[in-house]
Amino acid sequence: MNSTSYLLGRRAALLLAGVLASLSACSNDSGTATPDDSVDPSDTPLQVSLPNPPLTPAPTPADEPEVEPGEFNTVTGFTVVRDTGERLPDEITVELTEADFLAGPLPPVLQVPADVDQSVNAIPYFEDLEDQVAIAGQVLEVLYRPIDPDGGIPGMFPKKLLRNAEFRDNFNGSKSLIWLPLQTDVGIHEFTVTAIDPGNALYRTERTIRIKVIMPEDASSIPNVAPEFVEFLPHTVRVNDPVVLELKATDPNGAVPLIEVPDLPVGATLVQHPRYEEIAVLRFIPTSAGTTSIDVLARDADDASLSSTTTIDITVLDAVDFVRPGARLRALAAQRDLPIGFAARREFYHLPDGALYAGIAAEEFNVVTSENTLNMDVINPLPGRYQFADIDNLISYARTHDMQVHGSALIWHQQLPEWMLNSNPSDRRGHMQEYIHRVLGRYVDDVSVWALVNEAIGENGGMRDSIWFQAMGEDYIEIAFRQARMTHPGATLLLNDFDIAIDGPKADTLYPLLDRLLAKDVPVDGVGFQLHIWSDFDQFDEVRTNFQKVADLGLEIHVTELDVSIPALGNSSDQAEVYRQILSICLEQPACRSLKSWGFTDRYSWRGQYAPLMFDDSYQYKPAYEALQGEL
Ligand code: 9MR
Repeated sequence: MNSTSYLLGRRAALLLAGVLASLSACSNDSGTATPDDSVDPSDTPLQVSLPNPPLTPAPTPADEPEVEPGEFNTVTGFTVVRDTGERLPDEITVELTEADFLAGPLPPVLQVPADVDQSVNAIPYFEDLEDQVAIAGQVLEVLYRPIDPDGGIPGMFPKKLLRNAEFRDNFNGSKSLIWLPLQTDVGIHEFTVTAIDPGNALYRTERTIRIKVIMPEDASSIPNVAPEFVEFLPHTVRVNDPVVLELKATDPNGAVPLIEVPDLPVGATLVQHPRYEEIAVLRFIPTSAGTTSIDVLARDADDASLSSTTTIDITVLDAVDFVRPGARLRALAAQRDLPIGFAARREFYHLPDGALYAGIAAEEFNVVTSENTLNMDVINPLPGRYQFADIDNLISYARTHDMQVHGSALIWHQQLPEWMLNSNPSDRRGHMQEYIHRVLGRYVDDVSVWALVNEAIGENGGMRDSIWFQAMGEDYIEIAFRQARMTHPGATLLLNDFDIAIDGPKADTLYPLLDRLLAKDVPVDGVGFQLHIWSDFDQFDEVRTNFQKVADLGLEIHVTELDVSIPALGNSSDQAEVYRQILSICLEQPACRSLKSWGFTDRYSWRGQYAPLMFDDSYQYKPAYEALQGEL
């Protein structure tokens, strides 16, 4: 990455001595290792050095993203890059194998509530259910008739339907799975149905069958069906902003549909997506306000007469419709010396309304963090395979708009790639260190604050039983921080968690943990408080006190993931008041060094149904926005 210094600032000066001291100790992937598995008494700092030789290949120039042509994104002002190399499936899961199928049927799973006396009430079960072999192009029918030995008719429900399958009610106590598998279904599938006791809905038997789909001898016997579109949502955009629509259709027969837009908007381009052959990208710039409906057609590659159509509705508003009164949040916050930010959605520049998203956010915030980009399943989906494009783009965006970048959720128990979940626990320390070293190391000049260890504390207090904890015990936290400090001496390193701003088992676990870490001089610089809360939140005194406790330890406070969901009977003025109070607590606390919301528009919030942010689905400001302005 480019070497810019604007992000380092305050800590850089403080830590210059530390930088110099640790430079010699800072090994790299090819550096020499010192033995690190000697037994440490619990109060002695752990010696941390990278595995040598490396456990997995480090990034090479072949992992570098390439420039993405402008037809694919909505961005202006910087060059977007994209990952190269063979495209990976959306979800990398372990596929069932022939050996799994041959191993025979899975045993039923019984759910017996504590209050059930099995000698009086027997559990419902399925009779005559077997694993199946189905042939692509031929209808499979499997009868489900659960039996209750005590009489009565058990209910039942399927866990997840197979693509285009039906679980049909026969209205005689039985149901039938009816499925026409096609070419793309060839392989081994599981189908689970749960039978429910007529007298006790929690008393259940769950049966999973496996279905192996094979090709028929004559492939031409398989019916050819029309391609299917992936659902399109209506969008609101701003006049004169570029709009990109990723038009995706799939063909269950496995062919690649041809996507057409019969009435192309003026000046539009329609090009094949470079990595996803079933996606075509439509880009155009609406030049007047109004509502546009774009018809899209997907034609079957083998039979041009077979096609599906769909319509995408776009509302174009004038720029004036997005104007906010008063001064921008970042300008107001700068006067109070508080960096204010938001978490950017992954690949926001590929959203239809990405230009509006990027534009409003850059006007309002001077910090950007990554909502899902730095998670290990994105960055390092396979050993030796790296996808840096999205975080590189986020950094370019930030640089263009003079924003800081904060890194989010580096070492976490979620969003882990399969290979890491399945890794040998004795290698996990090395994998973790390599990951930290490679990611922090790449962004030393670009990312100033890291939520390094995320959600280390369990829901009910105590340490969370993550794959990291299982492999290293609590030491993983120390190792992660020491590695991060060695790789990026100038970074502000945070322990990040939810439900620690309020009193309760998580806060009770946090302070002793911080004491243990600080007693060993573990380089923790601060605590990240997520703050995913609700509009009826009223524990502000607890937040104030917990912030003070962290400040008393000499640590920084960062509000890292603020959002305020509105429950069924809540309203947006209560929400505004919660935003205002949290901001006020941060402003009055000298150790509170940044405040970031988890997104900024309800449209792209992970809790969108609870409208938790300060802009609505159509980018209109809400009372929460005015409350933040007022408080600043
Ligand atoms: O906002 C994130 C959402 O898009 C993901 O689906 C989800 C699960 O991986 O993670 C969300 O973000 C989490 C964050 O990384 C850590 N704190 C809690 C957030 C919500 O789970």
